[in-house]
Amino acid sequence: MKKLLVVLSALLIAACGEDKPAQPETTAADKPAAQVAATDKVLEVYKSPTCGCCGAWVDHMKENGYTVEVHETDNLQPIKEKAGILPGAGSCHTAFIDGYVIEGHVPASDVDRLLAERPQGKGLTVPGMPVGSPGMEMGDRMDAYDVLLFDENGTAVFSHHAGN
Ligand SMILES: [Cu+2]
Repeated sequence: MKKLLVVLSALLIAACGEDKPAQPETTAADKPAAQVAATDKVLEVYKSPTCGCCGAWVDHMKENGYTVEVHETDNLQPIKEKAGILPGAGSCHTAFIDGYVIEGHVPASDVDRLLAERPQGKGLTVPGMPVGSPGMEMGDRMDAYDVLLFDENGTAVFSHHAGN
């Protein structure tokens, strides 16, 4: 039992530690429409220098056509306050693009849709770090999670990603 716990925590560390998690190769079939991002604006990402899953998410966004500028800091609190992240709705990294906040492991497809539809709100968040979200790959495991649209008053479900 103890051994299992050790293995589990080692997996968690591997998923978001100093090393990048193993990422399955994305095939061309996953990327229709020639990878054209919905915007040519720069995605500004704030993350701690040692956050492996944050780096994996940055790679995911780049693979989907986003130009990314990474700012490394060990003190994300002021950034999260500026972003207006509600208590309990935060995650590991915080990003800004075209007037919106992108918090945590939000899939590029949701950011594409956000920028195309431009709904009222501060931005999107995936609270916590669900396994199977972009940058949080752990083998074939996929936890179900919601991408939330948030503003100062609360959140609404923007999209649902099914688990397995
Ligand atoms: Cu993370």
